Amino acid sequence: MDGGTAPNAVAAVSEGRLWDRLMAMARIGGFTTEEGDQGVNRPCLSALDREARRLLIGWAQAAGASVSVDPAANLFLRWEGTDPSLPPVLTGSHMDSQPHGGRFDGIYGVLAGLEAIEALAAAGVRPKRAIEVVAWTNEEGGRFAPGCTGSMSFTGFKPMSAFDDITDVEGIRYADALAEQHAEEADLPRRPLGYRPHAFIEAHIEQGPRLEAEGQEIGVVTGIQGSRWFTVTVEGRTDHAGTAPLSLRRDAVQDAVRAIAALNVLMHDPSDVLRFTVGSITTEPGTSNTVARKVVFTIDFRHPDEGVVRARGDAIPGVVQAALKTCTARVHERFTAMPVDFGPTVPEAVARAAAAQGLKAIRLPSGAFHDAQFLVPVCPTGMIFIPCRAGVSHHPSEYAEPVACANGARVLTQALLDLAGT
Ligand code: HGY
Ligand code: MN
Ligand code: MN
Repeated sequence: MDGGTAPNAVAAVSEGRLWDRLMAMARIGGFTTEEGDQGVNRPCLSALDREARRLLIGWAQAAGASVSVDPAANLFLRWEGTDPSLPPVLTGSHMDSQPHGGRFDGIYGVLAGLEAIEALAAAGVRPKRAIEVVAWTNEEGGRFAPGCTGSMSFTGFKPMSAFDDITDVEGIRYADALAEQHAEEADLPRRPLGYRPHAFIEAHIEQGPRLEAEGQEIGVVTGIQGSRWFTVTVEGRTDHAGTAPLSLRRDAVQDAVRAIAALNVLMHDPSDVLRFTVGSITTEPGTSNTVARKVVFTIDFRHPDEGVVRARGDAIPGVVQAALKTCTARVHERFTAMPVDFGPTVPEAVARAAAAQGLKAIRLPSGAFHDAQFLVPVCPTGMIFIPCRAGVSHHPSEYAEPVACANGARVLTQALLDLAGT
């Protein structure tokens, strides 16, 4: 790529087309809350997911990209380069949302990648390396926990079979949902699982308040904090709520409350850097006049320091066991992602592109996890953040301005060309 093509390609990024596509995608699984917020509930490997993928595929093919799917159902849009023998530069994000999610988390990075392809097509640019846009399967982990199963399969971080028997709330297995996705998309070309990209860049909303609060237009992401997910199953015995003396009960709810209270002590952080969330609690049998025999609750624990992630995470099972009075408990870890640092290569390309376009930029780490986390061992990796309103995400009021979305797509286009020429 000679220097003359980047401004043409960057200028060909269309704010209007990108925004219209974001809003079109938001209607697939879209809902309106009582407060008037426009939310999205688009589970992975669902009919809604396939409807969104079909819409994306139509746009991509019209732009001149080829389309293919790998065994993990990761969807790839490819813009050919002049030397097809070279590993491509990869960009992209995810199309699945949280159940009570927003219109930008994930899908923005996929559509910003498509917008980069549109811009290259409009500017008549064929970089040395092909550019591929990926829509990773199941980043959120909302329907099938944990998240990032598509990118973990692609990079070999975990064998794809490790996820086979994960079930959703209806008891549907991940492997069966994947098979249904492949059957419904049997007309799409296939590709093998995994390859070593030349580099990977993911564009995403910040999902935090810093860029907006500091008046910055672009986040040059330096890395991602560590995350560990656990499920805790507390088991007691059902009893009659009206007759069983409290002294004789084995009440799973009471012991779960004790365990969560003890975990709050373990996870106390006066500097408010540590993140500890119990996002789901289910009880069985779940009636008001029967003492619960079983409680399952989830733990999402995060911190930027690997020592803290390991030490406090490893302490969880012991703290739970020590807190129990009458019940037993099993603690299962289902997601372990240590902090990652993106290093210099991709962040420098992002910083160069932002500077060349006169956009105010800062370097910052990501509090949210992303598929990029799993590309770090495989190739030079980085992310581009754009500001989102009040830093809110995983909520229907999640919002990013059209100009911010376009800024991110322009920086992505230039950084992709920079990396695709090396
Ligand atoms: O949970 C996360 O950090 C991501 O948004 N799925
Ligand atoms: Mn996301
Ligand atoms: Mn998310």
